[in-house]
Amino acid sequence: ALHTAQQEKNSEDYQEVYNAIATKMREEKDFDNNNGYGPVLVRLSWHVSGTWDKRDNSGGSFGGTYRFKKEMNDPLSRGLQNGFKFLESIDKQFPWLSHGDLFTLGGVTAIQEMQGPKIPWRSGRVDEPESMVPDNGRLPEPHYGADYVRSYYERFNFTDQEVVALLGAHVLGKAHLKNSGYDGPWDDESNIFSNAFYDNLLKLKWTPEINDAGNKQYDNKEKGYMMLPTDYALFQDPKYLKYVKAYANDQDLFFKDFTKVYTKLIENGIEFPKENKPHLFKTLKEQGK
Ligand code: DDH
Repeated sequence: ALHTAQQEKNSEDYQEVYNAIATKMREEKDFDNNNGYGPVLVRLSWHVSGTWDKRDNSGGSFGGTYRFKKEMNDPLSRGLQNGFKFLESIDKQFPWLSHGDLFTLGGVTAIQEMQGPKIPWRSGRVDEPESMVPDNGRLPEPHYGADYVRSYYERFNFTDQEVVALLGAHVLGKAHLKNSGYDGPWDDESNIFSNAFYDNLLKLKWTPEINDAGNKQYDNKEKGYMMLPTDYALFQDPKYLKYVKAYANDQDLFFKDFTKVYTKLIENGIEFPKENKPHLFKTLKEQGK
């Protein structure tokens, strides 16, 4: 059962948490060469959720197990410790909030504050003990093509359309050579949530290059952008390409479909009590703050 202290909370209480995260993002907006914390918070919300396995319902955002070293030190999550550290003061300020709720609400706040869609968010995750930490190796690797991407996302039952919609998040932030062995941003407005990922993938010229870590990435020299092999796969595969085109042409459609699949992602494997209705948050701007 849910922690009683959290059970009594309502939309206003969660809006208060949202506001604390959003305000701190604003105060620390020069982080990572002015990307701010938005991108790393979105990626954190994905990695805490992306450990889920439909076969035994292990992993996922429910237990907040990312807070344990074994999960945090997964080599594929390098750099996300920055997001965790950012959220530590929020955790202290709202001790009644579970870690799974904190990590996912961090992603929702970041997407909305970066001008993305409204994400209906439900509370109800409960901290689980260290014994529930999933093994490393459940997050995707960037080196491969469309077959790998498609079979990877079968673990979540995501369709081709859902996979393409989800990967639009790669407009945000950048790859850091020291974190992942890849280097560069996907766009120059890398702290604004938009459909630019698809537009860039379709319309720019991409050349395979070996980067300073010896990994193959696709570069556009003129703009200084890059694509991971798994990103470029969405352009190479005709079934994926169809959706890349649809989202490049229609940002509203992208926002609508992203919202659905991202919500699925952060709720995978969780059965919320019926009374836990989704909360919809106002941005700081909408509140005149
Ligand atoms: Fe990602 N991602 N991601 N990603 N991701 C990286 C950065 C960011 C893959 C690999 C990488 C999603 C899916 C995939 C974000 C969000 C999402 C980096 C660079 C690599 C590598 C990290 C670094 O060097 O700091 C792969 C592979 C996949 C895949 O599915 C095949 C998804 C689903 C999301 C999401 O949020 C829905 C974001 C945001 C970043 C930028 C982080 C930052 O610090 O900036």
